[in-house]
Amino acid sequence: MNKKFPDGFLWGGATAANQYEGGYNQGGKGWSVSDCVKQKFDVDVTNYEAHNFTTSKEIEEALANPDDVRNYPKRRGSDFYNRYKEDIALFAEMGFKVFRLSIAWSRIFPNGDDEKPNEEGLQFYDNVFDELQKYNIEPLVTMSHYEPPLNLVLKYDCWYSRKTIDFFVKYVEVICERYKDKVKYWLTFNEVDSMIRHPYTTGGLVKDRFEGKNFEEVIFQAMHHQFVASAIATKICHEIIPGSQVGCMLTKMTYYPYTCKPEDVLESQQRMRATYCYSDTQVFGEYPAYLLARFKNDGINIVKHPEDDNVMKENPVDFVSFSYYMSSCVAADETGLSTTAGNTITAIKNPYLESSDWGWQIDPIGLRISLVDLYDRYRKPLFIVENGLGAKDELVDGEVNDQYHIDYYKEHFKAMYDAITIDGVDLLGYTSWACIDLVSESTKQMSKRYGFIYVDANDWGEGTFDRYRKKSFYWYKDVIKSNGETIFE
Ligand code: BGP
Repeated sequence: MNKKFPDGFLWGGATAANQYEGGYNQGGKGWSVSDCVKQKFDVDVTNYEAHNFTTSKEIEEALANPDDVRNYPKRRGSDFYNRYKEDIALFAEMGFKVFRLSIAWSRIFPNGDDEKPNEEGLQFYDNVFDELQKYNIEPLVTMSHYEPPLNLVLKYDCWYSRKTIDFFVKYVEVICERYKDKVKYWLTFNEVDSMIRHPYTTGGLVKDRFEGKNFEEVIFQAMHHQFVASAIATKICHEIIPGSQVGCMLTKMTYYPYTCKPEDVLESQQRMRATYCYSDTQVFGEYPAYLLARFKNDGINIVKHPEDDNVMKENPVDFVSFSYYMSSCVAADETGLSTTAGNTITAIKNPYLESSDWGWQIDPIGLRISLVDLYDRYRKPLFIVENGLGAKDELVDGEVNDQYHIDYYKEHFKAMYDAITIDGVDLLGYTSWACIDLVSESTKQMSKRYGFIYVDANDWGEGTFDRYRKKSFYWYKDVIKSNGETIFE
């Protein structure tokens, strides 16, 4: 019997405006937090903390250098803003059923607190959605992917302030109303949990602005505001766009116990719960007891409004989306164990796994385990909205022989197939990260390449930005055309 994915499985690719769109000074766009993130060439790429920390001084320096795209790569991205037609044609050539992108909030409300939206920004996404429609590609839109308007940071401390809920709600009303006939699948906040690891890009929180305050409490307060905003956004979406599907988005960390010592097993359970607590909140519509216990034990006091609990309870998400790149180990006692980098974490190395050039441990079975765990926990449809391998590609005579990307995808697709057909997981679709080369979130490098499409630009933004089909481009095209059958050849 031929092995295929279920009919209607949504194959495609993912991107985000802050890393892909560029055009930071075009079409009336305002500054976003990501436009002020500098590439730290002298810092080791595995030192995620140094790469993901932004100070007030750094923001001042960024604003004093408004034309610098060399050191601020997210300003240029991969120039989707000016090349969207060409890129969408390439996605269509691969046979994409779905394309994940984010709307840059500061393109719609340049300062976040503007009275009226920026028509040119709205028109840009109209053009993009129309272009996708031409090829029957379904858009999957993230409302906020590391793109809060900078003005909200400087004026209100962004998500720490309750006011930001209102600004966000206004933005959501505008985009839902405008795109109601064009977009059915929505995600509210990309990796809502990531505020813990990079408070600036996710929450617009600059640590030095909170001197004298417990910064962990600041983060959880800001996250509470995002949970409430996400619930209201879900409600708005459902009201304005009947039949729309709204998902949460979680960084799916997967921690194995380093040994079968009960202490290590307990440690991994604790770490997994520290991952799940955010999706638990968005799926069940309330903070889980173990997170409330943590708040109590750590002396964290969240200021809530009386209506918050109801809003969250009444508007849970329709599906659960997540990113999955790697797995790691944990132990109760880490002494003497070697560590490696992961997606904005450092964790214990697993002796059974190989790592990418950036130290992320490659683990397709971990994807199957993740799918099963998430489905058993939530009983809601799942959507893998990020998965892929950052690698060093070489363009030779217009070609890129990226067999390593193919090998990575093939094993992960087999794991997905097993999760669907053996474990009974309801998986809506898959969007690879990223389907085209773009600026890395953690290191801001262009040379950490994930795409099926090569973009001719280096870490300094030098190059033609021309697009080239990699070997994996043709391979993925066959996978989609055969609905997964060719991965078993
Ligand atoms: C996810 C983010 C993405 C993305 C990806 C890969 O956590 O949602 O924005 O960039 O990680 O990470 P990196 O770009 O650091 O390789």
